[in-house]
Amino acid sequence: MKEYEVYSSMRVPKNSKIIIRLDGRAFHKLASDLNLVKPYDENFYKIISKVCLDLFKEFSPLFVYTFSDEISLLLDNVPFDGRIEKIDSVIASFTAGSFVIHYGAEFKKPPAFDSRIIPISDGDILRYFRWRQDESWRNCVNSHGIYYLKNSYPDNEANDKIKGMKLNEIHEFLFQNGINLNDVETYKKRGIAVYRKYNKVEGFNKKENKNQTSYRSYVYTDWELPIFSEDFFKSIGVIE
Ligand SMILES: Nc1nc2c(ncn2[C@@H]2O[C@H](COP(=O)(O)OP(=O)(O)OP(=O)(O)O)[C@@H](O)[C@H]2O)c(=O)[nH]1
Ligand SMILES: [Mg+2]
Repeated sequence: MKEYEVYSSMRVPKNSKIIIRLDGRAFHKLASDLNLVKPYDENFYKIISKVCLDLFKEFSPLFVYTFSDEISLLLDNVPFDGRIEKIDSVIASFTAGSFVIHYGAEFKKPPAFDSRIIPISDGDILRYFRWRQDESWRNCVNSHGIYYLKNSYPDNEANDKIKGMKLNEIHEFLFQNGINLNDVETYKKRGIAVYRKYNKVEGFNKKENKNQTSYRSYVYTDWELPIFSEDFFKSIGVIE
């Protein structure tokens, strides 16, 4: 029967870094079931950041990035011998399990995440994360926009209105209504990342009888991300 498992031999290209992107399934519904605060639920973001930390500890990615209900992991050590079915299914179920543990809520339905694998060359890492960070910003503008439109119009009218508006028009509309998105917390605009940071440790090497500098790493959750740039990824050792 083994020959029927026709997808089990699919593997990611050898020696390629990969990005795994997870996305919450029907989290629009989950958000309403759990009464998540609109437009941004601080507790939900805390939970997702803990999920990112669990993923970091389990799969040792170089970088994890999240906003809304999506998480991207950049991996150079590809697990499970690169087997696509195995990577997608294990990481998606691990993510859902972690989400349930940290949320500790009574869910109406078991939460799930979908998962996709993107082979990526070093030259495209910055481009990928900029793309997702731009999406985080669009999400920030849109979700604030729809929230405030729904205060003034029935839901369907508010939805129609937002569809017809450009990003800068929503920005301007919010500004006219006293909401300056520049003042919104950084993580709502730029997302959250988990990565390794290094502490400089000055010590004394007894054997060689001299002072010595070493570096100790720790896992850091960054709620104050800059706009992604080459310098940023170089400074944290993700690109050379
Ligand atoms: N109220 C609230 N909702 C949130 C928050 N973050 C994410 N969401 C919800 O999560 C949804 C994520 O969007 P999508 O991934 O496009 O939609 P989805 O319903 O998950 O559908 P699929 O991913 O296609 O299964 C948003 O539309 C919101 O409804 C939050 O902080 N507050
Ligand atoms: Mg989703």
